[in-house]
Parts: sequence; structure tokens; C-alpha cells
Amino acid sequence: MKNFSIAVIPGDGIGREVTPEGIRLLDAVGEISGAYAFTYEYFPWGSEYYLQTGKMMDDRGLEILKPFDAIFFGAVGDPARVPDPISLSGLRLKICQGFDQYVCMRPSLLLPGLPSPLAGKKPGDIDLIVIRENTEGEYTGAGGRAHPGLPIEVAVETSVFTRTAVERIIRYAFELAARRERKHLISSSKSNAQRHIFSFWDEIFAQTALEYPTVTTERVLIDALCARFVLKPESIDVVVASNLHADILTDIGGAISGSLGVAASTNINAERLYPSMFEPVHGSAMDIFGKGIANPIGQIWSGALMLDFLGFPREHDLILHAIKAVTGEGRPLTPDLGGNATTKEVTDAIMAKARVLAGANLV
Ligand code: GGG
Repeated sequence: MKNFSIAVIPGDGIGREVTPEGIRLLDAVGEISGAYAFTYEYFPWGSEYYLQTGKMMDDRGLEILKPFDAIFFGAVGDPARVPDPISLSGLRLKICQGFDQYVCMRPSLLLPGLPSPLAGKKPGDIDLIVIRENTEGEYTGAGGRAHPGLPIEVAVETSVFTRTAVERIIRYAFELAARRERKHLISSSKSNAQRHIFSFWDEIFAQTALEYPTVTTERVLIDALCARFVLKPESIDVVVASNLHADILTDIGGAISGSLGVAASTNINAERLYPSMFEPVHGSAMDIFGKGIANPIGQIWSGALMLDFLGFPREHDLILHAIKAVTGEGRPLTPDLGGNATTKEVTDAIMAKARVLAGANLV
């Protein structure tokens, strides 16, 4: 039995409803397998904290989080009360960038029983992973504004691409693609318009490709790649993309898989010098917050990815199989997937399936 300390940041909106469900599932699977136990410490950081203190997180936030084995994060954003640039940069980006969590890995999988909004797609047709550069690029925050309110007002935002960051994320994506069955890697580009940063990215991609002869590659412009996610997702295996490109692509990936509510995500420091963070792709979804109907699958699946990262691949597989067993039966599902179940009912069903699968030694 291994013990781990997990920092929990539920954040805003439905993040506060789905993180407890993810934790219930993690604890249940810990009991089933007997392989690990988690102790949790909760941090109230987020938009409410900002309204009370003027900060999205404690000034010593990174120092406080550093000793934890991992961070389990919900969602951030409360646009009616806190401007988006403050809420995102003051919490999620501070942690991802401050802990050099440079690999944001986001799988999109059409789960059994779930209807894709794309006609004729069945499980297996959508099975792709986007590797998002998570520390720089369009999210660096380099820029500023001058002459506020005057006709000559100006705003400048500079994307920063460094060789270190581009090389390591592209290499990570090649390593992943080389381990997968289809061994195909697409690099998202926009070098026709952004000729400095994306020519640099394209060159590094082409150079790195020489080291991975078993992986077939394509360079696709982001606009065409967005269309391909919708028109031919079955042709996509692994994608490596800049921070912004991947953010957009993974919302599409979630949507074509039935709902953004099922999409899971990691923010990993691969060298394990800092804690990594696990969170669903979806945000705070203020429109449904408080109704108890948020889909817990993205958070639960993110918990499974955390287990895999901590060295428990069997427990990861157990959770994923349990999710698939529930969606495969078509109920209970939350309203975003066409059902009328509550967040808790879906978690209970996944937990029950995990117990059955483990009891029957099916995973
Ligand atoms: N759980 C993910 C989350 O809260 N995302 C909020 C958001 O607005 N993210 C934008 C981004 O990460 O680019």
C-alpha cells in the first residue's frame, strides 16, 4: 500500500461539484485494489477567493503546493464577476507555468453508447490524443497596452516559442505516437501566416521526425486541422500543437466525442521535478452550476490519468472500463449526453461497475 498526498483545488462553478465525485471514485478504487491511499488537502483558491482577497491563489501558492505528489484540479472561470484574463492567469496558468507542467495530454475517445454529433461515427472512429505545449507560445503573457481610451490606443501580445520547449513537446509526442498502434503524428501549424514562430516549429518537427522512422507524419495548418477533426476524425491518431491551437482542437475533440463533459486532461512535468496536475478539459460551466447535473466523467477520467502517472495503470484501466460499461448501457447519463441523471448518480454507477469488474477479475 502506497500513500500519496494530493492537493485539491475545486476552483469555480461545476469544478466544485465534480472534484468531490472524482475523489469518491479514487477512494473507492483505492479500497478495491488496496494498492494506494490518498490524503487530501483542499485549497479554496479561485474566483470566490479572488473576490475576498484580490488574489486567485495564495501568494505562496506554488511553495505550498510543491511538496504534494499531485494536484487534482476542477475548473476556473467566473466571467460575470471576475475578468477571464485574471481568473485564468492567476490560477491555472500560474500553476502550469510555475511548475513547468509542459505536457498537456488530452485524449478524445468516442465512448461506447455515446452519440457523436457527427453522423455515422461509432466507437473506434474517434480515438485520438492531442499533446498540447503547456508553458509558453500564445499563453506567455508577453505584451501590454498603451494610450488607454485614446484613438491611438494599442495592444500588443507576443507569442514566445523557445527551442527547449518546442523540442521537448514534439519529442514527447513522437515517443507517444511510436508506442501507439497507428504510429501517426500530425503537427499543427500556421506557418503560412505566422511565418516566424511556426516555421521554427515546423523545422523542429521535421528534424525530430528523422529520429523516429517508424512514425508517419503530417504537417497540417490549424484551420484545415479543425475541419479534419469534424470531417474525418478517424484519420487522426496523435496531434502535437501549440498552447492555443491545442486548446481549440481539444474543445472540438470533446464535442465530437459527445460532450466536453467527458474530456480528460493532464498537465505534466515529465521530469517530476514539480507536482503534476490533473483536470477535466471543461471549464466552470456557470450556466449549470448548482443544479447537480454536471457530467463527472471528465473529472473521473482525469483522476484515472493521475493514477496512471502515479504508477497504477491497472487502476487507470479499471476506471476507464467502468466508465465504458456505464456509457455502453446508455444510462445513467447526465443531460449533456441526453440523459436525466445527476452528477452523483453517474458516479455511483461508475463506482458500482468498477466493483463488479474488479470482483470478476475482468480488468
Ligand atoms: N478545467 C479546465 C479549465 O478550467 N479551463 C478554463 C479555461 O478557460 N481554460 C482555457 C485554457 O486553458 O486555455
